[in-house]
Amino acid sequence: MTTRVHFRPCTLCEAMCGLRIETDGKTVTSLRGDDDDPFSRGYLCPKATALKDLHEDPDRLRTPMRREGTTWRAIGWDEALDEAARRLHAVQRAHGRDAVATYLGNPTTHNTGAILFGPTFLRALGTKSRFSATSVDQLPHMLVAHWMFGHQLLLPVPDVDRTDFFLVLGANPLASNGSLMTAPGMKHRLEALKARGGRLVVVDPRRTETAERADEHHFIQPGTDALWLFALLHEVLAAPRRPHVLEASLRGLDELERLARTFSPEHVAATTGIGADVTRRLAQQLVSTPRAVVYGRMGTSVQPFGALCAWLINALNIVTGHLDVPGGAMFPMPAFDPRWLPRPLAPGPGSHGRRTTRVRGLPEVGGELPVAAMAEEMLTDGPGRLRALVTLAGNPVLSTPNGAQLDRALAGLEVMISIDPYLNETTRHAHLILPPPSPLERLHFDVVFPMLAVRDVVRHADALFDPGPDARHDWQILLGLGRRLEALRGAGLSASLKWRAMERLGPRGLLDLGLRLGRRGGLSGLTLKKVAAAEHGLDLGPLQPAFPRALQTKDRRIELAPPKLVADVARLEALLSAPRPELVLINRRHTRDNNSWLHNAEKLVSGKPRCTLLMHPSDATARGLSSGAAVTVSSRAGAVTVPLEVSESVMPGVVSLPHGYGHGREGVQLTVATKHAGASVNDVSDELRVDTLSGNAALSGVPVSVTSA
Ligand SMILES: Nc1nc2c(c(=O)[nH]1)N[C@H]1C(S)=C(S)[C@@H](COP(=O)(O)OP(=O)(O)OC[C@H]3O[C@@H](n4cnc5c(=O)[nH]c(N)nc54)[C@H](O)[C@@H]3O)O[C@H]1N2
Ligand SMILES: Nc1nc2c(c(=O)[nH]1)N[C@H]1C(S)=C(S)[C@@H](COP(=O)(O)OP(=O)(O)OC[C@H]3O[C@@H](n4cnc5c(=O)[nH]c(N)nc54)[C@H](O)[C@@H]3O)O[C@H]1N2
Ligand code: SF4
Ligand SMILES: [Mo]
Repeated sequence: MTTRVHFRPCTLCEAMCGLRIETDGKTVTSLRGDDDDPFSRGYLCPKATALKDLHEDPDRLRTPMRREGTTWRAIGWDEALDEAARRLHAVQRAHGRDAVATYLGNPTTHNTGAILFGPTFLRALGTKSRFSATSVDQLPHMLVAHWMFGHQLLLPVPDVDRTDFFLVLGANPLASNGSLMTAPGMKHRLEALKARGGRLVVVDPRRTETAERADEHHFIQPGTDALWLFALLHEVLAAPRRPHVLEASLRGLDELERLARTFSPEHVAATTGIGADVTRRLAQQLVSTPRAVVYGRMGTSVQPFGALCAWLINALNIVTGHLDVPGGAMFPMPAFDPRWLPRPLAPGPGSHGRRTTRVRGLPEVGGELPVAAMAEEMLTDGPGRLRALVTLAGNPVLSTPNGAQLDRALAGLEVMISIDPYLNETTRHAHLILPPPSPLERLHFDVVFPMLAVRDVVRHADALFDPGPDARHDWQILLGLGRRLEALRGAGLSASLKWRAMERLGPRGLLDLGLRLGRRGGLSGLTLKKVAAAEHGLDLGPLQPAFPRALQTKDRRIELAPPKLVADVARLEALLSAPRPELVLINRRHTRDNNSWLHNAEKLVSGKPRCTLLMHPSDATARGLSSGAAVTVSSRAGAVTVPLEVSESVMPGVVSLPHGYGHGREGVQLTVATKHAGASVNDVSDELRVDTLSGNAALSGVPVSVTSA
């Protein structure tokens, strides 16, 4: 056998580190960071080796599976796709198109074919009952971008490599490697920030790995960030401001000023737990540092005021002159930019409240419904009940609030089809599982994350291994289902030609087209061939100011006071007089976890059990609990039992559980993961807690009680 060397971005998280992988025949013999990658420069995290484990995992499904009662039978692709389409069609014919729901999970965004052809499948299925992991994640940021900048994917990214003051709320990039901020090797980037005299300030109810390395860390009572952000704005807007490059493009500054007046640092101090002197000092530093940026992530997204947080973070960056300038919050305009593809391939600019969910009346956002409402839409009788589900790269039983309830709902569906390589907590309910090949058996080109990356780098990699004739890629499964559905509805020859043409075009054709079309406002001069020829990728440089050209609002002005956000401020004010729960639950991530689905790799789960409840010593003493004890964490929604870890890293009144565990459910085929099963935090998180404006799940700050088990 001959050794071959391949270069490709890692597809496991947003950081998209460049990897150097050696293969010998059909095996991976070495996997490390690519030192010549212009973006990640050799960095990789411990998760990357899981790509090899994933590829070799005997539990990974290689052929379609049909469930017959409680047993599974391997079947052929044509049979599986025909049956899946027929069953979905039957439900739609009997109960309407919307009776079939879809749920798209996180790995969809890391899968070139799935992200490019997912929309085509959704259009063919024609259901408005669309759900995804977005509404347990970054939905508020997208909604706010739609309102402020005119497009849900105009997401400002902290220019971490050039900033001198980095204020981080509710994010732990040293464990997560960054989110809505693609910047591989955060450790080195944060060290560089400090080396140039910059400051890192972290605001988080837990002293995280990132907080440990910060110049300052402040605890904040979960869910109160919007109050604190308003207090910062209060200070900033009271001080004389420097003229801002965007001054002429702003609308609503007076309104914002009026709202901020209510929230002085003193006024919010008791509720947030951050002293007025600290707030004042940080506000001044934000104003006086020429290159500064405020950044908020999961902790500010998955809480009852997610949309207000996303808005106020943007507003702070804008009024302090830190938006769309180097070292501030910037807008990547990558070489391949799905936003400017021709419709209907391009994602839309966004929307809100065009309809609401049947049971709870939660708003549609960007064409999707909040997943916190999915189970009740399946369980509540009446016209419009969801009767079938298609999952694509998602594990909502572990990743959405009140997973136990969803578990029950899935068990009662008439039809469930899962496009997924594993028989796991969610897909065990499917009637058919359609497994794509491993990540090393497909081409890769990052479609989503260059829109969030702190540097403009474009890379393309071919598959390392040929998956063989008996494999179907995600995009082939999606097109195969779409074509069959339309045929069942009696679509004619032209439709069938359209599907054939798309199958021929494939991801390569679309990528080449998109590259030729280029970025907003100009042809890039790139082709897929040119990109592929650069084995370490093409470095197109640091971020450039993009406004007002890239602004998508009708009048090319930034909306600083979107009416629905302004109206939501009253709900926030009520928080100031609301009673504080005795104990609230927050979540955490560990460097060796990857949401819910990499625990079947031995290297990632070995060592001390990580699924523990962190609790402050004062709370443990008050309950007579000590480290190692089995404790039961209960909420309105449910309860789990886990070992306790007493730790000063969480603030008093706050406990923390990791997310992504809970593999002990019956019938999953995950040999390693079930030995490290842990408990699912989402059996405790409450589906009724949402940010009512965006519908995003409020996974953080769940009121709980903790008792000895
Ligand atoms: N309580 C709590 N809940 C959370 C979070 C939290 O912090 N706390 N985090 C939330 C966040 S940020 C996210 S993104 C979500 C994630 O939520 P999900 O996307 O629902 O879940 P994942 O754990 O990412 O599961 C991914 C699934 O995709 C499959 N898969 C992997 N690769 C591929 C592929 O290439 N093709 C296909 N077809 N399938 C593939 C895996 O086998 C697995 O079943 O969880 C959210 N839930
Ligand atoms: N190792 C690893 N890396 C990952 C993932 C993974 O599962 N494991 N998942 C990937 C995904 S899909 C995503 S979206 C990203 C997420 O990336 P991050 O957002 O960086 O990750 P989290 O660790 O969820 O950070 C959220 C932080 O918010 C804090 N927090 C909780 N509630 C509040 C609050 O009310 N206010 C404030 N200010 N803080 C609060 C928590 O203590 C936690 O430290 O990570 C990605 N990278
Ligand atoms: S940080 Fe780790 S998981 Fe994320 S892209 Fe880099 S190597 Fe992969
Ligand atoms: Mo996520």
